[in-house]
Amino acid sequence: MRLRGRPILVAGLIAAVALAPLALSTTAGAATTPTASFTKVNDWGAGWEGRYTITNSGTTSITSWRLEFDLPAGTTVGSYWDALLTSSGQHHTFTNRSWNGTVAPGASVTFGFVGNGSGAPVGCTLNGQPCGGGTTPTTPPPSTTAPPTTPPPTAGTPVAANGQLRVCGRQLCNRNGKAIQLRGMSTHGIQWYANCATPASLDVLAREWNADVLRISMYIQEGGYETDPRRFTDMVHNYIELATARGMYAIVDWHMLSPGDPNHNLTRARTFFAEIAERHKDKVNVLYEIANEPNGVSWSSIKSYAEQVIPVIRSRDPEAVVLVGTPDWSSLGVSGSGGGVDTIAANPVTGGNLMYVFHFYAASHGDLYYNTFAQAADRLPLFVTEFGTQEYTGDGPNNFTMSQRYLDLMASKKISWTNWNFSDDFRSGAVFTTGTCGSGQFGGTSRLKPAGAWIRDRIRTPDDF
Ligand code: IDC
Repeated sequence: MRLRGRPILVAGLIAAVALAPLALSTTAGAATTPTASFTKVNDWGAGWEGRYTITNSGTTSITSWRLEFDLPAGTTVGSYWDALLTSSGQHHTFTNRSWNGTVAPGASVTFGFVGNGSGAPVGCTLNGQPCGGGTTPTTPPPSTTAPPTTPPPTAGTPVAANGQLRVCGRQLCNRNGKAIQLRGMSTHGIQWYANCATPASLDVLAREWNADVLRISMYIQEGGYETDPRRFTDMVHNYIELATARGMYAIVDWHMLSPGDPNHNLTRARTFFAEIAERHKDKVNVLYEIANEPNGVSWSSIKSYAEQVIPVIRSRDPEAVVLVGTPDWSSLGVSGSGGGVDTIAANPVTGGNLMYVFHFYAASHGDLYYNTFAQAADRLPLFVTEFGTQEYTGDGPNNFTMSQRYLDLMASKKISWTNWNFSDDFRSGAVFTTGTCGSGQFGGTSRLKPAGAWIRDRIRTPDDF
């Protein structure tokens, strides 16, 4: 037996025998072992999106799989989906999720991941055998990988149509100075729901929902950025690339909530935005949302924070539109005493080319909010980066009547918006039913909650670009 004397592989072989007895009883017959092929489906220079397709060409189902490879030094794995990952240095081991371990004869499963760097996988094995079906692990050179199959943004995409945005007067304008409205979705917290924002789900968001914009919600607390700045910064880099490849705008959301004073994490915010702006300064589709929902803090403190973060961005990406959170959970001060529209208008953030953020939840926020918002729209440039059709908890019953009033107002004033949230969280405000993200099936309407079906219909309507 050619593997004798290599205990680790023998152990793997024993495991694989249990998983795929037929395949391994005919080891020499490559055609009957499961095989795996790799494709770079997208490549943006600094990184790429890779996909493995595992095909069972045998006559017996396999019930689990384990795919291993090495990446050259300097290339790392970022986000991944439809598989579990353990890594040891440059060696990566992907195993099936609970729902895609079984592969019937003739069937295939896929999983994907983002690579940071220019290297490609080498030394691929599947259940301990060469991925290509031979008996000796092979090392395919990168040049054997298939060319990207994800088409680059075409003339039809929102970014191709509009290019670099800027604030003109109180409006968001495209490269030709035309006032436009962007409509799209916010992710849920990427520390929890990375599996809901994948290439497959973003394909659906961009091409089926016709979304113009993706808000990338990176929490700071609650297991977010604070716990692992490197990891979360890389995740955001990846999401920006995924949005860019699909021709969508990307809002980078510094999703601070508690403590409510953004100055608490001023240093971290400057570090984060410096790297994001440096990396993506040549893109035209990135907007920077520097403080999700300040609360318990005055407008002057928020303004001071903004004026210390914005230069970090502008010194690298001078044209970028910046979105500034407003007092009392970005309610323009309605929900507390941090200062309202008068206060902001009297003492605006220095620098220009920025918009003020308003959030609402239609089942909780009635006429007082609506009227404040409507009046503010005639005084300040506004962007609604978060709203729900339900209560402010992101849960509870929907109020679609009130939601439609807000949407009509935003349409008439060309106020851009992203809805909360593109996940399968159990709450009513998550667009997908629980378990959707794990299934990897995002298309159509069968897996949408009522709020999801409602907002999809309203994102899909034609843009007026
Ligand atoms: C909620 C999420 C919920 C999560 C909670 C934690 O829906 O799953 O446990 O955050 O912070 C906001 C916030 C946004 C909230 C959302 C709904 O920006 O983070 O999400 N909301 O409560 N402001 C008003 C409502």
